Amino acid sequence: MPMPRAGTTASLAAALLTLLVSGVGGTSAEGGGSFTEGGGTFTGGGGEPFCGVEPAPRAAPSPDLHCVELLARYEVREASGWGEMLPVTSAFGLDLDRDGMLRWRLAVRVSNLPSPAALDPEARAWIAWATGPNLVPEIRLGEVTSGNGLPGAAPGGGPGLVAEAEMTLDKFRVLVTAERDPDTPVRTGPVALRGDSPSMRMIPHDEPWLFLPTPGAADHAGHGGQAGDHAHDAHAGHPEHLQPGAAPGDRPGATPGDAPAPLRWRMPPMHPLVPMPPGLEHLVPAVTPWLPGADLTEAERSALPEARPTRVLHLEDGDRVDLESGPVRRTIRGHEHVFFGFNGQIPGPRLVAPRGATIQLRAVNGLPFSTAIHWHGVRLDNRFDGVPGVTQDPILSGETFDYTVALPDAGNFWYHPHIREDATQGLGLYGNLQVTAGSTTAPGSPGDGAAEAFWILDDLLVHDDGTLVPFGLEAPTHALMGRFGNVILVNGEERPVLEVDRGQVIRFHLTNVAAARPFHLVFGAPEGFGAPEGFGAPEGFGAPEVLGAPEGDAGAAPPRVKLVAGDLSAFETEAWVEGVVIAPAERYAVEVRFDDPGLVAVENRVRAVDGFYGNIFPDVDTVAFVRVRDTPAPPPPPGARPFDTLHEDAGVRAEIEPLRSHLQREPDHELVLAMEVGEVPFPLRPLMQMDSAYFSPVEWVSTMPEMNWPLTPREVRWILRDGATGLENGDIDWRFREGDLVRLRVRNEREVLHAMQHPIHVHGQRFLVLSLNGVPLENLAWKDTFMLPVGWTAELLVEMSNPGDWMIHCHISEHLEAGMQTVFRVEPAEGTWEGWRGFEPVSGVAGACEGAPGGRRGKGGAGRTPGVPGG
Ligand SMILES: [Cu+2]
Repeated sequence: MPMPRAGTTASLAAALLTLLVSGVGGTSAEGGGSFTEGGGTFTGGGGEPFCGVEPAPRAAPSPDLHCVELLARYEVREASGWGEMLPVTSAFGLDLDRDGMLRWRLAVRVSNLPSPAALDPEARAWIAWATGPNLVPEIRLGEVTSGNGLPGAAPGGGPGLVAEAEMTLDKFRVLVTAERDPDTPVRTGPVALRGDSPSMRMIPHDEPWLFLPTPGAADHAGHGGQAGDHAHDAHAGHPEHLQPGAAPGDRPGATPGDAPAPLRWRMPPMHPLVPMPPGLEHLVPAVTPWLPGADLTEAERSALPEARPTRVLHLEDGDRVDLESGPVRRTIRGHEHVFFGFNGQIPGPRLVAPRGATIQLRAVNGLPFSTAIHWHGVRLDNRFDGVPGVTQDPILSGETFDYTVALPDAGNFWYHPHIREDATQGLGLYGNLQVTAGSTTAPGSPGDGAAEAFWILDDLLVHDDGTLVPFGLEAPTHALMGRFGNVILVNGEERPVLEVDRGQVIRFHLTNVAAARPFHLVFGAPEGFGAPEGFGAPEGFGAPEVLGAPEGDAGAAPPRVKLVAGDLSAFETEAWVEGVVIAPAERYAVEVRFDDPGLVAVENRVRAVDGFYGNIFPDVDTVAFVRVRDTPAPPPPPGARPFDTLHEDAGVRAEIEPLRSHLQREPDHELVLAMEVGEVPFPLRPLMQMDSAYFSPVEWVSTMPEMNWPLTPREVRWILRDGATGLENGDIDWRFREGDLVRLRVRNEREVLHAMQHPIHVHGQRFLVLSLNGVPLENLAWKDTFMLPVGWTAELLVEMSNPGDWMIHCHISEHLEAGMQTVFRVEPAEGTWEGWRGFEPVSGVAGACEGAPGGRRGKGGAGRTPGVPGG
């Protein structure tokens, strides 16, 4: 059934009851159908309308989340209208202000308005406003005028009158008033039309309890229970399946007396500013808690090597190195953990090689379970893409695999295991692969006279006592939103301090390896460092102590930040940016010049949703510091590009510009991002139903871990759906030929039980994001990963340049494990692709992992991989 439009067509109470009673459909089962219409453009007031249009244009964002229905007062009851919300776009896709608020272009279209004298004899103009829920602040959108004059509508009776402006408000009202002074900067006249933003529909979680009987114990049957009760024997068929807490090797010196207590589930820390609805505290995931080394004695643990910082390995064509993954010790917040490292390092070694080189990388598996290494973003030979079940067998514990990695593109790439990323990548298995080129704007290049900093962003989920929240053994926890951590790490460290000289330009090569968290990095808080007064959550929430800035430094003025390059190329033009939006698996290169001595805080500034009270609030975490010394940096070398000018990359522009014409034609395929929720313990479903009245475009912060963490891929299935055939995930059968330019429309379905943003990654190829929500993007770079907010639509152009069987998937680790993946085939320019062991991309195999709704990795039983946590 369709999602009720709470707040627009029903009173809040009625909507609430509807939501509670009706079981709003988590599944939009209609799979097939056609999608026609080429590249509609919805550029605000000047473009086509998409609100109040049936059927809604498929290139436009979800009307339910982007349309404000305007209701008329009695005296002007013939009038009607819409506020149309189009996100302002940027080089990152969405555009945020410095505080992480999304910028909207709000267009107000009104029909059948009489003369403003209908409300006030002296009024001369209709003025449109956006204002907060309490009528502050007040943003003048402009005079509502039309080309064919007041009163009336456009020819044909369609929406005729338009006022529009950019704005940033989390929740807002749209008002149209009759004003005596057409230029009035403040609203004084009577209101003729009014409407509320979709975000105003959020229903506080404490309200439904007024309507519900006390939940009975029967509701908990079959799921709850105490941790440790989940004696799953599903992995019995996998002889080397990791036992909880197992570590490699035998256990010399262990005696029965010093065996640690078994792991038990405990609820992860709540966000300190968001209360928990009652009735959720007893829920635990229906999988076994697992942490590496949890059953080791002190002596065994101390025998593990301590994690070392990253080393740089300079490689030339034909060079060969070993990359050995294995357990290491790692201390965070005074608490020692067992993590994993490559060659004992976290992050793993930074591999540096020139473009055009081919390097040999021997993966040595020193882990107690299987692995494989994926070279993210590299357009390499398909056989070495590192996807078990698609391009290779998993590398068993103690075994090796030789990767031949050819490097056709400059860039800052990264490598990670492609098995149970939630746990393996989440515990330290990641590293950068820097491919340099002559061009100083290329993504992997150091730039003119700039010093380089490689920052790998991650987050870690820890309990209040500093211990790690365990992972699920058989399957991931946190399958709803993905595992958001509460400790932010840069290169595995909490709040590192980078020392620079005054006037120094630093080129930051940023990589986001977090399982789920998108960052919005801002260099230098305008107020100085630290969280400003009244601004957001206590830092590092859940931490035993609040960590502040290093002492003895004054705050420096915020530096300017220049966006240079994306995943696989420079941008057509460099751009000044207020912050860097970087989703999981994305990379960006930015240059920052530190002119002012002192301390610069690098903060993650985002908006958080408080589901309990239905609010949106700012959330700030300090990620790192840059200490600017009062010693001048050496001048840039002669001939270096000046920092103050924005460089245009003629080569990139020449390559990309002709490809924009693909917006004029029909999409070749449509990919719908969706999800389904199976049986979940009470009261998760009614809570999700309430939340489904509104979804924020991006969940930047986990504010409801109590709903997220108990869910596994057994209860939640994330979906890639072929819009034309309705086939889902592994059943999608897309075949292309080398050289094809495939226009792919991606729609992030709003009409599901819990929608959220997805960072979509295409293996082995590169693509452009031509437009978002029907608005062409002006400044492009080649990408391998991009994030699509809720209810948005993107038009991609994927260049099929590399034959083989390649995955396309969501890079939220838990969504990938919950099914959100498929494999497409690119035939070589001549002949046919043989495939790995005759692998066929079509798969009917679902539930390869004992009841998990989403099967994994193609067909033929190669789906699950033995020996993994979850294998
Ligand atoms: Cu996802």
